[in-house]
Amino acid sequence: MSLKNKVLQILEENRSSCISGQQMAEKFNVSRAAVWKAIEALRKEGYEIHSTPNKGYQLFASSDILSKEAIKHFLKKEYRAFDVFVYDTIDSTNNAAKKIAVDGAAEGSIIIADTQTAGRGRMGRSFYSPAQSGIYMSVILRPKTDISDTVLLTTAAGVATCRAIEKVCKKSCAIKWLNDIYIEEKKVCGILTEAMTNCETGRVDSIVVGIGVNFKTPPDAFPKEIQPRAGSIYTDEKPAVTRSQLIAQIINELMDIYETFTQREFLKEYKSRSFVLGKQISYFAQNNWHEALAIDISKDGGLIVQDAAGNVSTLHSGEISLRNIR
Ligand code: BTX
Repeated sequence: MSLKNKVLQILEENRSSCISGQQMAEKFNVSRAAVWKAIEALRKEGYEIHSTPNKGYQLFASSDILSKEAIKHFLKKEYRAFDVFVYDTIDSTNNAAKKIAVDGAAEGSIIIADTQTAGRGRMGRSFYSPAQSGIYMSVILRPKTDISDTVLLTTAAGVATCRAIEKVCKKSCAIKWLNDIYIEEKKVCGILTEAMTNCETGRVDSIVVGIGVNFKTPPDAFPKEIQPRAGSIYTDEKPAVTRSQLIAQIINELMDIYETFTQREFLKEYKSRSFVLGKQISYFAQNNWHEALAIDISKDGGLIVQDAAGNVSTLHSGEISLRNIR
């Protein structure tokens, strides 16, 4: 690891206190001048580092530049060995994750970008991904289960992201089937899960779970057409935490659920967070919108609905809408 990254790591680990140049020089066995050069290089990259005479250096609490060091600091010990790749700009973190997954990237590899130029949603839609205000991340998983179980991973990622937002940001969230997270009737997060199958064996080789979160995007910064529905975790107030903290917590929660996801324990929580159950919904199928009552979540994450004639069916993919939320 370069000296600059070592300095960044120690500053991240000690955000609440000052670290002297002397301490860092001794720890890394370099001169104080070399430490100072590393601090200056970090400042040039945009890190806000405060220096206090006779005390040392400290990262400003509000300094929110995405870095591998910051993210790893907040990962649970058992997940710290994961490969974390952080980019300033990328077309889509899911595209990049799929490429490295095909080349053999290990389970738990994570791609994160500050901005996406072609962020993807479901069914060919796009996901607006402006710089310095959102979280765009993709995690590679290699579950040894049937393809039918892997569908559950979108559901698991929804629960994991809600838990993380609540723990780190102290905001309560709800889920709109299948994969959208809402805070106060605004969509703050979307999840796109993609599977890569091995053509020879027909089995799932890897799954990419892509998660996009509007962290502090101002309401009027969203494109006009999505302004009525899109929102951020932080709109009026300054975030008390960094994006790196939330990213790490999402990974912690996702990997915790993943260990036993086929036991479906998390589905209870998914149901309790769902704001569509018990409501009249419309869903799109066979080129038409249909009306039905959302009655339950099936054991594979499908939405069980009942039409006016009493017919019950299960939706496994596609789009639903409530009267005001589509
Ligand atoms: P989705 O198809 O359910 O959501 C996309 C739809 O949501 C758009 O058609 C638009 O109406 C609206 N929308 C677009 N951008 C935003 C936004 N920033 N906030 C709220 N609403 C929006 C959901 O698809 C899945 C999105 C996954 C995004 C992640 S980001 C990391 C990873 N990489 C990648 O390319 N995609 C995933």
